[in-house]
Amino acid sequence: MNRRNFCQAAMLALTLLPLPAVAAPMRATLYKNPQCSCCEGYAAYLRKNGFEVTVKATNDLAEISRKAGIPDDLQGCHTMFLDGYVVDGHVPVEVIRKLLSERPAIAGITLPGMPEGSPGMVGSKSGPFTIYAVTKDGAPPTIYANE
Ligand SMILES: [Cu+2]
Repeated sequence: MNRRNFCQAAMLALTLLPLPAVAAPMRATLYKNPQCSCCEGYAAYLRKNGFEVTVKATNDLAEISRKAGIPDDLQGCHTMFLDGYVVDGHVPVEVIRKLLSERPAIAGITLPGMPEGSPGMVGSKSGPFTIYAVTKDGAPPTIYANE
C-alpha cells in the first residue's frame, strides 16, 4: 500500500467509525435586554449544564416574548429559543430537560419575573418556582412544573 492509498484507507476508516456516544450540545439562542446581567448569569448556568448558548442583546425583548407566545404578565427577563420551544426567564435546567424529553404540544414554558435564588439570580430560594406552559392559540397558560 503506498502512502496515498494508506491515507485514503485511513480516511475511509474514520468515516465508517460510529458516531461518538456523547450527544451534541443542545444549541440555544437567548435574547436579553442589553443591560441585563442576570441573563448572562443564566446563560453561564446553562453552559455549565452542557448547553451551547448564543446571547443576543435586543431592545425588543417584550415583542420577541409576545410573538413567541408568552403573555405580558408571565414574561421573564430573557427569552430563549431551543429545539422548537421558547423558554422564558430563569427556568431550572431540570425543567428544560423535562420539556425536551416530554415534547408536549405547547409553544414553550416560562418562569415569570426574576425570582430570588433561581438559576443565574442571587439570593436564596424561598419556595418552589411555578413554571407555566404557554401556547400560541390563545389558551390560558397552565402550570407545567413546580420546581
Ligand atoms: Cu434575570
